[in-house]
Amino acid sequence: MESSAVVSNSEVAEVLMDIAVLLDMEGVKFKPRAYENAARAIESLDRDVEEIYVEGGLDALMEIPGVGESIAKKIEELLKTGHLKYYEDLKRQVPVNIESLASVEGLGPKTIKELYLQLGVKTLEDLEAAARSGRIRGIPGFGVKREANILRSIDALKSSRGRFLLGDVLTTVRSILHRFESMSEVKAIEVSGSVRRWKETVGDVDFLVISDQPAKVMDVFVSLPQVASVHSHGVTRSSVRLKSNMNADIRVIPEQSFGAALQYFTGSKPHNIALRRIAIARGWKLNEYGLFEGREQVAGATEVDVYGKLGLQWIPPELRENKGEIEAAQQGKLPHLVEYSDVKGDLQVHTTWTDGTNSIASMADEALKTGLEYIAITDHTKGLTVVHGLDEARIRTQMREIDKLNRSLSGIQILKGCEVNIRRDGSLDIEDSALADLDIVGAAVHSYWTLPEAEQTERLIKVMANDNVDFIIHPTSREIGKRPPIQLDFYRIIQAAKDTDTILEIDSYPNRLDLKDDYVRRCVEAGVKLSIDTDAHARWQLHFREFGVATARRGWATRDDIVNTRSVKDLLDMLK
Ligand code: DGT
Ligand code: CA
Ligand code: CA
Ligand code: ZN
Repeated sequence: MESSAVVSNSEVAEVLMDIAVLLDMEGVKFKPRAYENAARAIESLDRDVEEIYVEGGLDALMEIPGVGESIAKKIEELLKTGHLKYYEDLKRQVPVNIESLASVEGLGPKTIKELYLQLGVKTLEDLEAAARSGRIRGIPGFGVKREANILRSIDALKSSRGRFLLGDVLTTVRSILHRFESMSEVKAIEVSGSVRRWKETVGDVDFLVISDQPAKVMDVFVSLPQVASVHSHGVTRSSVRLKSNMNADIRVIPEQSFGAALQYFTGSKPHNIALRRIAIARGWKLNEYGLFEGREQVAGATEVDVYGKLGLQWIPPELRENKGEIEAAQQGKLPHLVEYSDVKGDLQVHTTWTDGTNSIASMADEALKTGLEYIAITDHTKGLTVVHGLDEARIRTQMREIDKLNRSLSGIQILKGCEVNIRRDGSLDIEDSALADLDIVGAAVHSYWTLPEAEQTERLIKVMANDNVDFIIHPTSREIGKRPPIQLDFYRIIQAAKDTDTILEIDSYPNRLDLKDDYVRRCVEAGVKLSIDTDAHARWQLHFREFGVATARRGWATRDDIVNTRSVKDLLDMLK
């Protein structure tokens, strides 16, 4: 962390969480839970903790639930200096790399401590070596299965290393775009690369600019407040590392080449290679400066010109992966992709009735502001004891409250729902008679993630066969870079969804995006109905919808494929 750095809520939460783990390893009682609770509270704030502190000082920090004086002072030190001496000292006392080990799914403080005491595991590398050589299974309480799961989690972690969740970087990208848009020297700025294609994770971010004062643009770029260090500072190109650790490049492009550059740097690489082949077949040359016949530029100022001259419809960036989009564009058969404004409802919303931070009315209010006509309240059910899931009686109490709210609200309708918990055997933890009285029921896996494929597939098929279950929430239950997807025979899941008229969800939460793009595409091709929901546990998370819409678009989904583009009446008519 830089000194006088802007410290984000998630950075503060991460430090507090690490302290909890370190204290746990030292065998300290009670204190670890206090740090853990404070970390959770800060993570789910809908304001910047920095802003709270600047406005109200230490007292305001102490008003955050779970933050007492001692923790508030530590947050203050972090915000003011970017460092926390207490944390640094603790890290020196415990010789184990908590940050990296705790990022492995299934490794809690107790496990990390046990692995250190038994096998001397201090780092991720130690952990992997121990697991690969079969030494973990021998520790009492571990076993072969647990060892295999640790290895699977390490693999998931490794495949995401060096990449960033789009949801974590988009705010920074947008603030950089806004900075340049306000400069009179900048005629145009666009972000290209994987960010423009809305990939779920991105390696770096690539900006393109039109300006007749490139030197000025470069100076502003390398001294942006988001920049941690400068790799290169050139005349028309610069490259930096942002404070988030991600690299960012910027290029100033001549106006007559801007479309060609945007096309080239948006990629993907396989898409570009296929496109260049078409140019070559016509005796032309395609590069980041334009489409050329001999030395004459035949297109380049806009992307529409470049694609058009090659005999193609303009292709939405989300489709540019060379997975059939070029052939479709040649035949004029690109799908009309679902758009953000098509979505009228959100079918997965959480509230203070369980682990959400805002009330039903507050979530409805924010949903209305984002342009929605209806939301379904889908709090967790009793099997999820850690969040005090609802039982049948509380579901009925909540239903009465929603009826009451609906009588007083205008502009938005609240549907009665729940996120019912799926047991190991595919049965549900709420009575069918209660589920039958709800407007909409989503079912979700929250446990037994590592069942073998055949058993896991049967488990979900049994759920879909239940007449009260309208949709499956985050169907593969993955967490990007953390928990691998549950193992499913997706062909059979698709068949069952069709046979039972069950909707599969696209969960918009940036670290879930579940179903993911490839599975969305298979559902679209098979005619399985999908929903785009936010899984919001706080007001601000209702804005995650754009990530779900992007995932749907990357899966070639049109408005008709997405059930919550319908009016509430049409939606209710089509549910089971
Ligand atoms: P990332 O950053 O790993 O998430 O993915 P991209 O797609 O943003 O890749 P990046 O930043 O390495 O390059 C941006 C675009 O530039 C890429 O999508 C396509 C284009 N590009 C880069 N290298 C090549 C290349 O060797 N050949 C071709 N045809 N295009 C390239
Ligand atoms: Ca990139
Ligand atoms: Ca790049
Ligand atoms: Zn959930």
